[in-house]
Amino acid sequence: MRRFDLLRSCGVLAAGLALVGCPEPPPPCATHDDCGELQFCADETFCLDVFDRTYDITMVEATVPATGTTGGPWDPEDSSDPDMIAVFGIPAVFDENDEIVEPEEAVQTSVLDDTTNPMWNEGGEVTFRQGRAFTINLFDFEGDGTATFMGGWIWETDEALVQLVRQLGEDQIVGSGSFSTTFRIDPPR
Ligand SMILES: [Ca+2]
Repeated sequence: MRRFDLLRSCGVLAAGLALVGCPEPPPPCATHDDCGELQFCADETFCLDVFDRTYDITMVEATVPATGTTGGPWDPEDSSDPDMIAVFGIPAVFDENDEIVEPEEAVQTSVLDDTTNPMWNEGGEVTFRQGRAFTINLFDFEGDGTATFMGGWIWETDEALVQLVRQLGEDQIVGSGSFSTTFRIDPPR
């Protein structure tokens, strides 16, 4: 696991420039319960805020039913399994006129053809924001460049996101019906 490196050489700097302010070190902790409700205990060492922080998110794999929603093959044209892509990130926020007030932040995996059990092991960076949701959605990529929604998950509350971050570095599995996906949130770079 990557180590957090927030304290850097501040102590040395402060010794040489005694009047220059040095940021307060984060509060120490042994478990998440030692930290504030919107914080997590990093490396069992110090408390960090969950939000306004960028994480590495890896889509490990997904499992979907053998047949599509109509009971037939996902790809009726050639009776093949779906060509799967995962899209995850922070959904856009709209105002009452359906105008975007906050743009989405989305990352997608590559497309894995003809499989109901794609093992991507790839992902990207997402910045969690207080008051914003996090989603993972699975799509069947079509030959014409469009994609058909298959299923997905949403974490809507700050508390739900705090719980995700508090499982930093562990494989996390979510499922509903015969859909499931495994993903991992790693410490920020
Ligand atoms: Ca296919």
